Amino acid sequence: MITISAMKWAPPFAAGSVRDYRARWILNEVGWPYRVHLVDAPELAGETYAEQQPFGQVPYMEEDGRPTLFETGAIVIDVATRADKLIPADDAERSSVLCWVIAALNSLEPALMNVAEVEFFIDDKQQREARRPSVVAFATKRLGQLDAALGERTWLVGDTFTIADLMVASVLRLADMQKMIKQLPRLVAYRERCLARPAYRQAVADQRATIAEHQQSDMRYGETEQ
Ligand SMILES: N[C@@H](CCC(=O)N[C@@H](CS)C(=O)NCC(=O)O)C(=O)O
Repeated sequence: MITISAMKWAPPFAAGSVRDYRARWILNEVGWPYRVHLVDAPELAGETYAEQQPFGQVPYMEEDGRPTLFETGAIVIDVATRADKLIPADDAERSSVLCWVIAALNSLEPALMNVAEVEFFIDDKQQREARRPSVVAFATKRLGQLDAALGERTWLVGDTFTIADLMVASVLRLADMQKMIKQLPRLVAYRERCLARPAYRQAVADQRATIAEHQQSDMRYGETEQ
């Protein structure tokens, strides 16, 4: 049985967006059942957890007889490949899909995370205002490039939904949060198409349900590992 790690609790703005939803999404897509191991802050910061996820983050994916996997990109590629779903059989298309999974995480997500950092995590107004124009300009450029690459196609590679779309759409959730793609209607429609998938909706609903069962105190922030 597969186990993924997930946060016991997250603040309301993050409920449904903690990255374990990506692992849940691909597992739902391929129809593999999984258990969830809920972690609090001391466990995340502890040495035992680091043996599974060296950066003290969620999710990891654990399975009997296999190495524990971390990094959502790796988890998504691994599950799709082994299930032989959402990844094309055609060699050339498969390579293109891998390009887009990496591009989502390496070329798009950092640009959009920089905007999220300015909007949500920099408290000082002056610092925020000083940093905003350059990070917004760079993220806008990247989104325009993605829009141009997608063009009029329904999916990024081939004629079906693949993990390229799963990962790019998951990153576009950050752009949506910033209302940055509203000027790019093709990209808005593409994101909607991807996020309409039942496997995605179930993943987010399941994460929200778990978080709703817990409270901030369950995370035991500020406590050290015993
Ligand atoms: N690159 C990692 C990022 C995972 C990540 O950022 N996880 C966040 C939750 S969305 C986390 O665990 N944050 C806690 C921390 O960094 O201390 C992946 O894609 O798996």
